[in-house]
Amino acid sequence: MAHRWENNLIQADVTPEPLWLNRRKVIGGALCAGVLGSIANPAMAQALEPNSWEDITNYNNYYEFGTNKEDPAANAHRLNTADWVIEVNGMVEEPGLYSVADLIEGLTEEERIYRFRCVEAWAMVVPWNGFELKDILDKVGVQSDAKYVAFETALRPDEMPGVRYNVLDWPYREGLRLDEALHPLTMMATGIYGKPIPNQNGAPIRLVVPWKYGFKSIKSIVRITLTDKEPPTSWSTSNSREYGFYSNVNPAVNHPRWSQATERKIGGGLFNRRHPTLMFNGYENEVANLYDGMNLKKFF
Ligand SMILES: Nc1nc2c(c(=O)[nH]1)N[C@H]1C(S)=C(S)[C@@H](COP(=O)(O)O)O[C@H]1N2
Ligand SMILES: [Mo]
Repeated sequence: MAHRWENNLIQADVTPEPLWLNRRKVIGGALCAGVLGSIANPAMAQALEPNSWEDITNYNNYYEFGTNKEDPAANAHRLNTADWVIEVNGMVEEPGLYSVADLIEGLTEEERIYRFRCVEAWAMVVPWNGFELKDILDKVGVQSDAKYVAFETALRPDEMPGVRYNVLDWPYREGLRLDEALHPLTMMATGIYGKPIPNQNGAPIRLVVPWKYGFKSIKSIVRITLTDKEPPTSWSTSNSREYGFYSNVNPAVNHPRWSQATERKIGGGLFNRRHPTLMFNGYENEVANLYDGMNLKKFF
């Protein structure tokens, strides 16, 4: 059975099964019964309509290449992704320098069609190709006292024209609690629409956490650190009043400067009306239990 995450839709998202779904290459691995419980119900298996390649690769946030949406597409070709090395360190059995090929060797590549929701209240649907982060972490061996995973993006002033501006605390840093990192929805993406992921989307490898605001999905990763302390993140360091560590999509918790109750889908066409934001971006059934007992209003 193929991995399919395009369930749990609101009615407005439902479209006939698009033709391209027949062409896609989906390789299924072992399924997590708990997470996929709802898929057993065929009535729930509805298709999400992905955004076009043009939308996904021309409307980006990647501040290392500039803060306008069109800057990454214009500038990210400067990033040299050849011989990319990822340092894995901290509370891990096999620390060291890994190539992307080392990290994914022997793992099952999958296509996951996920909603993607930026904290700025725009949204897309992206057909990612990649790997469960859990499989990568299993490979390097997480030590039992580790509680968080920290990630860092490359910092290359010669290739990244945006990093001379102090809009963020460089290098771009992000983090997840270990159980979030090990969740089967959390992936490391290396492709989109079956093609290698373009530089502006985070080549050669980036995180994708579909139930969190997009800024958690850090691009062009060069360091993965297992730690027992909540790691500092660039957005919360730069502006702790507006951005927190958890940053789960939540229609009931507004950004201090704008509402999160609704969102606008990029490429929505002539009548591009706003849609209601979904709790955990539509992945509530899969991830709500990670936050049992937490005050979700507080843990923005
Ligand atoms: N290194 C890095 N990663 C980043 C960003 C960034 O500026 N730098 N922007 C984040 C934000 S705010 C969003 S919404 C997503 C955008 O991903 P996309 O351009 O592939 O849609 O990337 C996230 N990852
Ligand atoms: Mo974002």
